[in-house]
Amino acid sequence: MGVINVTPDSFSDGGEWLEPKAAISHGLQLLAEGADIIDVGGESTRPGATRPEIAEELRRVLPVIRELAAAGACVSVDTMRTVVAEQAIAAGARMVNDVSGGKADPAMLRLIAESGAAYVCMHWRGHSEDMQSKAWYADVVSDVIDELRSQLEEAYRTGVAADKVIIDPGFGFAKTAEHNWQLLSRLEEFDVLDRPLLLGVSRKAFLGGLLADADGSPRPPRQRDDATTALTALLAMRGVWGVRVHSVQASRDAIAVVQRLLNS
Ligand code: PMM
Repeated sequence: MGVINVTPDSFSDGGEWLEPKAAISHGLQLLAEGADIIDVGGESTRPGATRPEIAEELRRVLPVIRELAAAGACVSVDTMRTVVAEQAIAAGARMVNDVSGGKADPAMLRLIAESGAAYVCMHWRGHSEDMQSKAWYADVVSDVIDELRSQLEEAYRTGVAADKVIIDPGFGFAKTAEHNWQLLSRLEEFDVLDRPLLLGVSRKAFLGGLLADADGSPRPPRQRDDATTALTALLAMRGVWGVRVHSVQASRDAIAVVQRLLNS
């Protein structure tokens, strides 16, 4: 899954794809590099971010979704808002990537159930402005699994078909770097939820911390792609369903290496 953030303030690519034309040509480039899905988002979820108006979110994502869907792409919309998801589906999106997993907008699950769109259900504890104050767990892996299980049960109760759902542990969302590493090291425990796994680790702060300078300054986001690619290879070895990345070609190459290795 290739990412396009049509936002002024995303930590990894904020401001780069704010103009629809630039976002569309970037999406076409990600497709050419081998992305299976293009994830288009108009709200930054970086820790501390403030939310855009609904009209502004729509203005950012709709033209990009329309063009990329018309070009034949499988488009996912990264939104927590039902109205945005609804209009995105009307514009051609086939998947809704709701980082709140149905918790931010009470009408979202009904829309997913009725539209039949594919649904990414991510573990989430609250909006970005104060999510890091909620990064407390007895055991991060079992707590995230339990909370995701109740998010899934709510989705199924509302009529969302299980075979349309993909789960995501939500790296960096109410999680410290240590939490993220624990989740990565015990991913197989998510098998109990019996859904495909999508992971969004690309360029995230825990990689910046890992690769910090001798003086402790984190590695800047755009220089975290090699570490992201290393994780893609490891995750592909473990057979995850998908990775959500900014640099598609590098992850594609990593997956090709793993596939070749597994076939020999
Ligand atoms: N991370 C971000 C945004 N959307 N969606 C899913 N499903 N999983 C994620 O981990 C995720 C997401 C934040 O990263 P970005 O600013 O680079 O898009």
